[in-house]
Formats: sequence, C-alpha cells, structure tokens
Amino acid sequence: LMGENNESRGALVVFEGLDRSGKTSQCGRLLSYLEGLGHSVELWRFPDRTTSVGKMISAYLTSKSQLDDRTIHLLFSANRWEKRSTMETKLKAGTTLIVDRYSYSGVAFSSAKGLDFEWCKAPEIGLIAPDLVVYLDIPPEKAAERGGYGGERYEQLEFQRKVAQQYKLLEDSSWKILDACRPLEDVQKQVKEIVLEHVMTCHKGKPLS
Ligand code: T5A
Ligand code: NA
Repeated sequence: LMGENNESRGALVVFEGLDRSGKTSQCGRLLSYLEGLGHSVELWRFPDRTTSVGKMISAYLTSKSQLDDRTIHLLFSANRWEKRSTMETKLKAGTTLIVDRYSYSGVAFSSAKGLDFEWCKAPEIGLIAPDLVVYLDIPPEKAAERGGYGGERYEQLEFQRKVAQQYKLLEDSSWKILDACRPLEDVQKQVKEIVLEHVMTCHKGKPLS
C-alpha cells in the first residue's frame, strides 16, 4: 500500500471505550502533549457529524430520526470510508492522527443490539488498521455516574453493559487496556507513556495496513 517513505509516516492512534469512559478528555490532552513535543498531529473523531452522512447519524443518535439497525450500522461505516483517503494522505505526509472512536465502536455497538458479529465487521475491512488502540476500561455503572448521560440513544446502562461484552471480543494485539476509573491525570500519564513507548518510535518503518 505505502511504497514510498514509510520512514516518516504518522501513527494512527485510536481511543475506544464506553460512553463517558473519558476518550475525548484524553484525546485532547494527548494532542497538546504531542504538539508540545513538536510532532505533526491532528485530532479526529467518529462519528464525524459534519458530513452529510454524519448529519444523518447525528439525527439518529439524538432520536430526531429512526433508522433500521443495519442501515445505521452501514452509515457509521460509510462515515469512516468517506474519510479514508484523507486519512491515508495525512499519515503518509507524516501527520499522526489521534482518533476518538473507530471501527471497534462500529462493531461493538451494533452487535450489542443483536446483529451478527461477522456481518458487523465486514464493512470495516479495508479501512486503515490502527498502530495502537487505547481502550479506556470502566464498569458501565461507574461510567453512568459521570456527569450523567446526556440523553443520546445509546446512553443507557443496560445497553452499555452489552457493549462492554462485545468490546471484549474485539481485543487484538494493537490494544492497550487502561483502568479508566483512575483520576484523569493518572490515566493521562499512562496514555503518554504508552504512546511514546509503543507508537512514536516503532510504527515508522511499518507499512500501513
Ligand atoms: N457509535 C459510534 C456507534 O454506534 N457506531 C460507531 O461506528 C461509532 C463511531 C456517539 C455514539 O455513537 C456510537 C457510540 C456512542 O454512543 P460520541 O459522540 O463519541 O459517540 O459520544 P461519546 O463517546 O459517548 O462521548 P462522551 O462524551 O459521552 O464520552 P467520552 O468522550 O468517553 O468521555 P469524556 O472525556 O467526554 O468524559 C465524560 C465525563 O467524565 C469526566 C469528564 O470530565 C466528563 O465530565 N471524566 C472523568 N471523571 C473522573 N475520572 C476520570 N478519569 C475522568 N475522565 C473523564
Ligand atoms: Na466523547
């Protein structure tokens, strides 16, 4: 896929976890940290609610529209596909991407509704594989206590329990699991260490996959 200049490509670092696990807080802090070290780095998130597909997703999540379970699954996936080429261009140009949710969310949330696991994975095949997935691990009960759920469609304890079970099935060698119940600063310290140790040095010669 890459061919040229693997030496200087950026890393793809994904954050995953239940709603309220602290992904957005940690992504923002990691961005500032890596910028401070002089890295070229951008923060992305999925769903990207700014595109036309993203607007359909947002309407669904806020219950302004109803969609069939498979239809919304494919929209979440399409929302990643519409960003794939830009993502590849950025990574090849040496920019590290910190991404708040990715394919793992797509599969965990849809399969938690009862959709077939393999069916859920299929449309994700061919998206760029992350160099590192930071999974912010928190019991659903604890997550629910944080600032209260905002009322979006999936922010319900019973459903989040199922999502947590599905996430467990998705763990692979790119995952680092962190205890997200610890104070924000402690988690942040661990994130920095993991990213420096496992990503900012080792990914560079590795082709994108
Ligand atoms: N979805 C998403 C799919 O179904 N399929 C897909 O393919 C994708 C991509 C939208 C929903 O869409 C689903 C998953 C979601 O249900 P979203 O817009 O990313 O996803 O919304 P959330 O991820 O739910 O964002 P949240 O804001 O709810 O959670 P975060 O980002 O995990 O948490 P964060 O950092 O905003 O923190 C939440 C609160 O906790 C505090 C923060 O200050 C904040 O108040 N906090 C801590 N408190 C104590 N200790 C800590 N260590 C803390 N860390 C954060
Ligand atoms: Na978030």
